[in-house]
Amino acid sequence: MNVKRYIAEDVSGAMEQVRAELGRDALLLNTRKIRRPGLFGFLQKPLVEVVAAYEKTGPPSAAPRRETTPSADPAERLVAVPQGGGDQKLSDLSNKLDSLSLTLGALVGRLQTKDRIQDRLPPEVEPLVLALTENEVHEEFARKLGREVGEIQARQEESEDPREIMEQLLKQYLGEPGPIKLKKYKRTVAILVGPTGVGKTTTLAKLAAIYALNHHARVGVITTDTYRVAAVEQLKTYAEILRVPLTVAYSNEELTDALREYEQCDIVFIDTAGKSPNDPTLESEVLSLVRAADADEVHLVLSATTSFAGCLNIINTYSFLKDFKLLFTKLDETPSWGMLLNLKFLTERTVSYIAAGQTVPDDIEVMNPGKIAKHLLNK
Ligand SMILES: Nc1nc2c(ncn2[C@@H]2O[C@H](COP(=O)(O)OP(=O)(O)OP(=O)(O)O)[C@@H](O)[C@H]2O)c(=O)[nH]1
Ligand SMILES: [Mg+2]
Repeated sequence: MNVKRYIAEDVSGAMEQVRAELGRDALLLNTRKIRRPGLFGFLQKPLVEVVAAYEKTGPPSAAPRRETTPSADPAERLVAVPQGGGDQKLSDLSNKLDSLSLTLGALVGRLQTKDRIQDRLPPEVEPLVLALTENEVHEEFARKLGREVGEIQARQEESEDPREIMEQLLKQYLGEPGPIKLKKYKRTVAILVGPTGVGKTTTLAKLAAIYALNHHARVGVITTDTYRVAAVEQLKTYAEILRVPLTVAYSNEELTDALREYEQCDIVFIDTAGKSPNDPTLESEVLSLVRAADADEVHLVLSATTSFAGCLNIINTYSFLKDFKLLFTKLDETPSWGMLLNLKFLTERTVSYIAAGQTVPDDIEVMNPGKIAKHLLNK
């Protein structure tokens, strides 16, 4: 058997291609939505990719064309398997074909990337661009960076190492980090917001520990996450270990009272309940919290394990806030840090910290553009 990929505007378009080329006996292995090409392709309606398998009796174009009956429901075809064989065998075969199609897809994708890159880029820049795309930097963005490296080289009398130039460019695109800055004569209030389970509370404990232990600041902690008993307990434990005061605020009034109590602190951290970006109450609740807190710093916490499109959606959802920084967690759970650069480039939001592990307080650091640039160029 062989496998072939078809890409179309929608499932029925892809199905028509499959039927026309492979006939009705083709076995459909997989269907998924894929992003359109182009730097902003993800903002448009996605394309549909269908992977089909066919008997290897000749090239696909030689496969017998059959008369097509009025179009069958594509969904039915997606689950259809040939009759008559043992279920286990079919499932084994399907699994094998699935993994084969994935491998082929990845290989074809890589070759296509290489082809396109070879069209335009100096040969010594190619591997750098490939490394970026392998680290999930958006392909078009990576090529743009490659072209910029080429242009810089062309302007130089004595050509610098392209890797050095690329590193510098990446650092520029990542921008300056935005860690919390303590105000000189006034208390600073920092609030952490974001989706559920991304690591807000853990990150808050890490930051509270760093400011209390390393900066010797007077730290206060307030949590407004009163939805779960466990959430309060979690923060209580950290506060006790760090010996910093903790207040649980059940309303905006209580939050204002608690902030008054912490007037003498150098910094107050406010933890919030996780909110799905689809929650209709998100905007009003977060806005009123941020206002009641009169926050100096709002950090939108994002997990690096969330998809690029997912993160972009979350960032857009929070655009009702005038100003916020991005704080990435769980970078230890993904080898590809390209998403961070993509999001920085597209949203132009400052990145404050990155967290890569569960240990309080060690697994967090101020976003370090040089380190990330190096990471992005490593295959
Ligand atoms: N691997 C890894 N895990 C992390 C990191 N940060 C937090 N976690 C883990 O993620 C899980 C959720 O962390 P929390 O701090 O409770 O997340 P949260 O955003 O406060 O969750 P909610 O309050 O329920 O919205 C815990 O198991 C943390 O230990 C990180 O950088 N890397
Ligand atoms: Mg929490």
